[in-house]
Amino acid sequence: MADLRIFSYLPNPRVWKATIAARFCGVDVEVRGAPPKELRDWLWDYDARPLAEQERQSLSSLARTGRVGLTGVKLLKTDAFLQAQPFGNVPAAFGPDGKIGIFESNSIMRAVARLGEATFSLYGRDAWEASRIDSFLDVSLLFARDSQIYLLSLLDGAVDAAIHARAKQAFAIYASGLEQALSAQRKTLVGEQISLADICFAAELALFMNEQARAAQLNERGLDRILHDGVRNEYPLVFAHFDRLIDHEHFRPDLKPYVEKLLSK
Ligand SMILES: N[C@@H](CCC(=O)N[C@@H](CS)C(=O)NCC(=O)O)C(=O)O
Repeated sequence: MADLRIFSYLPNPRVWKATIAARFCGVDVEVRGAPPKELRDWLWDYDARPLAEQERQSLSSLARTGRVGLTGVKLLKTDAFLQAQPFGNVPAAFGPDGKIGIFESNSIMRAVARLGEATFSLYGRDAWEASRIDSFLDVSLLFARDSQIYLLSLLDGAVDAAIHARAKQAFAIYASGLEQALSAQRKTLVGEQISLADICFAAELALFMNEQARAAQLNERGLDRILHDGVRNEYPLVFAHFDRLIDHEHFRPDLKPYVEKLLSK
């Protein structure tokens, strides 16, 4: 049995925060899921699985209306799922007996780091480093909130100048802070080795690159890509760090093909 099970729509860079961490520290993570459109046909449970039409009908009393991303979609969430996952969101992680639910991708990644601490320390060498890592995770979540609103609006065609401006400002604040934290000599955000701060950053920036696939839609509305062609010159240390990370053996299997595919669009 895996140390931790994650249920999510796939592919999802936020799930990869946990799988990348797991490669560093030898934790066994099981990932279950399917593309977003298929999750309406799944049972949302510790034992998450696709349901046949007949099963779906017999479980229709479990249907709950999605609110974020899967807005308005009827999702079959069991009571046990909602006990473990009170916000009802994915990625949803579970301990081995399914009773303990961990939610929020940064917290799922932290759980992996704690489970594998003896093998590789991803969460800092002491209370100070761990707290500085938390600082980066907190600012990443602030960025992630506006990034999610922007990317979902690009997906459902609802993007407008206000949403775009807010995401643009969120990215500028996030990237400026990271640029300041890195120096030409620094190879990691905190301490001397890769930590959860680096993993979270790489996953969130990779996710934000989905903007690229919607460039035509932005153009139609007279809006620019936030990750425009010159952005690497504005934040050279941030992008050099990103390039280094996605080439790392523990990041590469998840992030490299995903980023390459997005950038080729
Ligand atoms: N900040 C969260 C985001 C989780 C989230 O918003 N998940 C959405 C999909 S993008 C969801 O599960 N929606 C299901 C629903 O609204 O019922 C994380 O990093 O894990």
